[in-house]
Amino acid sequence: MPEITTKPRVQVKPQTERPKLYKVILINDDFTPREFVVTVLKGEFKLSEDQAHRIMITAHRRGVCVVAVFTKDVAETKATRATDAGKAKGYPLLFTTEPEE
Ligand code: NFA
Repeated sequence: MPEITTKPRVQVKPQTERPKLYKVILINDDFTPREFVVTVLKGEFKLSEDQAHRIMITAHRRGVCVVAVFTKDVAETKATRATDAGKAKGYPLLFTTEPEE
């Protein structure tokens, strides 16, 4: 049988690279009650009471705090859901996302 050799027509990118991660960032505001922020952090990001409280206090004192890192889709979904939880109660609570370096 004759051997047929074909050249690949497209560049195949190795699929071994790790996906870029995105930070979810909690932004401070003057209106959202502290306890509500803690409740949202626990519910959406599966943090303990203690972890959630530390993150809330850090954002309260410094203006912002990184909550956690996820792949782009997960970070954006969680940030939107957490922001919407505040919106549903009439609070200006805001979570944003930002790519990691
Ligand atoms: N600064 C808010 C308050 O004093 C609490 C808060 C913390 C809001 C972190 C948003 C983010 N009630």
